[in-house]
Amino acid sequence: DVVAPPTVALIGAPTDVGAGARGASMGPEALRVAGLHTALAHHGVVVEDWGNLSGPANPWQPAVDGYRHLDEVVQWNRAVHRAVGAALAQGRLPILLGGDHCLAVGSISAVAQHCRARGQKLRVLWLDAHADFNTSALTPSGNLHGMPLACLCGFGPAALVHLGGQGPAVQPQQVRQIGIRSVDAGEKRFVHEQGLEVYDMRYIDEMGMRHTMEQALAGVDADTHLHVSFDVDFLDPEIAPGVGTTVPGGPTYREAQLCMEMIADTGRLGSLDIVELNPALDVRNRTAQLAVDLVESLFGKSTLMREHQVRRRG
Ligand code: 6HN
Ligand code: MN
Ligand code: MN
Ligand code: MN
Repeated sequence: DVVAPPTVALIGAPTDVGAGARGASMGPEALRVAGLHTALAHHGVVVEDWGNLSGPANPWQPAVDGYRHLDEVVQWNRAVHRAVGAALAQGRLPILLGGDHCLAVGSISAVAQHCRARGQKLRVLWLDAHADFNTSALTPSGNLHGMPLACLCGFGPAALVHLGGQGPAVQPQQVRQIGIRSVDAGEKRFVHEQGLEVYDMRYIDEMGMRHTMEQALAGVDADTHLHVSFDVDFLDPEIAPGVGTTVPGGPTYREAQLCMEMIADTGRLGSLDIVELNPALDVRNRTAQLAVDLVESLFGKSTLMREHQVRRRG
């Protein structure tokens, strides 16, 4: 059946307080310049640009007790949590324009609260080269963008773990990680211990993106809210150089498109983060343009000539 296209709220969070390189703070504007608004509108999506949030500057300090810039990260995440919660309450589909990946704590904790209140199931797809499952004891860098998923699962500083009320926002079983190819040694043990479902690059190489996404989306039904946390370093750096932490051997253009298209086919996308885009490291805004292109697919752009044969999900 035909579902009315969503009304999207673009929420900019121009900060790099959680990252190890400066520049992701320019991400929201680069995505706007690359035409995110027009690209979505072109597909019948009503787009509201809610502008940028504000928060503290990047003090560029070393780690204290295993965390860099914890106070600043908490302040930014409170603002994100509030804005994403407001967008959901107004029936909007929030798109968080990062900013570095630490902001997923605020975004996903708001989404989790919204789902809990409405008795909806939440499935989080974490598209990333990294697992982002470090703790203060495990982190090699102290950078909080390497820890958001652990915080969301209950492992991290109280101010972040309890951002969306008491207790962890999500259970590891609600998460699927896709594209992973750089995990720190202690982090890897912790990922296994917590039972996260990881579709790493080896899995994608051997099984293909189609099978990977069928697995990652298994069980998604009409009651499911899908949240996509899209770290742009998920993509192969050959096509996406504009990120702070490139890792070779990521999904190709076609693999990434298929990933997005298969998510779109479910019709269950409820919220999205676009994070880690770093315009200071980009080449003529090409990574931002690619991100916009992929997000178009996530919202149903289709170049299929045989839709009736291929559409089998959703
Ligand atoms: N990201 N595992 C590394 C760390 O410092 O914890 C890299 C994290 C990268 C995080 O790209 O969102
Ligand atoms: Mn188009
Ligand atoms: Mn990453
Ligand atoms: Mn990440």
